[in-house]
Amino acid sequence: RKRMVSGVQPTGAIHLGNYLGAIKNWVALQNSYDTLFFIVDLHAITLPYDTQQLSKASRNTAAIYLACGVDTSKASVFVQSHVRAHVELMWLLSCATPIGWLNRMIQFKEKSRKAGDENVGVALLTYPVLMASDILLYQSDFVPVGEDQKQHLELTRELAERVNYLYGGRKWKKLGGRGGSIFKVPEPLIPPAGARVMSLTDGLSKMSKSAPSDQSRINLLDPKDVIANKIKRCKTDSFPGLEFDNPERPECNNLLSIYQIISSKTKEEVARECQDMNWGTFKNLITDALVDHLHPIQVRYEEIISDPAYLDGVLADGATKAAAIADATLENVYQAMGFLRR
Ligand code: AQP
Repeated sequence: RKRMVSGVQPTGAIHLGNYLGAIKNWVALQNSYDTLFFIVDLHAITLPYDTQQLSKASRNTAAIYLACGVDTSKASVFVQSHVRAHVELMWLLSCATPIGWLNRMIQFKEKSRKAGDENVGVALLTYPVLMASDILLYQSDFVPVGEDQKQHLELTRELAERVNYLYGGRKWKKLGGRGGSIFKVPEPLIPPAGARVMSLTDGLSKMSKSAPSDQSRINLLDPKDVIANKIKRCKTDSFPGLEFDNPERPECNNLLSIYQIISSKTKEEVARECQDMNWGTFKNLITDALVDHLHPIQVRYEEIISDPAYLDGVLADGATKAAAIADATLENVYQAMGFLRR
């Protein structure tokens, strides 16, 4: 089976965007791919964060994966920092990464502008190398990527090719390796259309954990009354009826798309059902659909999070399976790069 890896940062409450854009798709993909899903805690510290919250957030994120339907009989679930090879490979890859490749990253330019010079840590520049290591360690065939991560996957591919060129091939064979490529060059897996969930308060920005206002997102663990309140207060417009794909109505398109995915209807069905609706009627409809969809996830989450021994077991087992693959790749890299091995 082809392999696929992906992860979410434990940087805050997991929201509908993380779910519809990532976790819900993983649940479908785990049936046809060999999958590894991790909680990317090492990435969660690139910007200032709360040390009191990190480990709790990692646990909660793992419990959310499982509550959403990630099945540990099919997928390995683990915490990134539990597999030491991620950081080790990052160093080796960093030594093969031209700094110009990192300077070009749009996310670095955006995030460093927002953070201000004093707060720009080295890791904000170098984290795409950690991301490359997350992917290449597992010889992944595919990585699901949204629009904003395309450039980082391209960097990962270029790095894989560069390391294969510099240290792989015949040169490696002479050193006693198996020759050929060290890393598989991963392909992007483009998520289904409509999977980019926008903010409830601005249909032009994406729903995000780090947006200051909690009103801008639906968190997966929001209770019924909170969901109802957020939908009640979300941004709408004063056009008659409801429609998809009108560039003047980004909020309308976003809410219809969310409703479509969680109700498992086709776009045409939703367009027909909602074309003559007013906002009041639609808001009740989408609130009920969200509450119905999220309720079983929330019940499962409570069961999982209140059984720490079970969760620890899942994460330990996942880390063991992941480390077996990661350590083999790392060993190959050390050998190919000419290190003295014990
Ligand atoms: N609004 C979104 N719509 C669709 N997919 C989304 N994802 C995030 N927001 C949306 C997807 O969720 C996965 C995990 O994201 P991440 O935790 O690695 O960081 P992110 O993409 O930066 O997500 P956030 O929630 O916006 O976090 P902050 O605010 O901390 O930066 C990814 O697959 C992502 O595409």
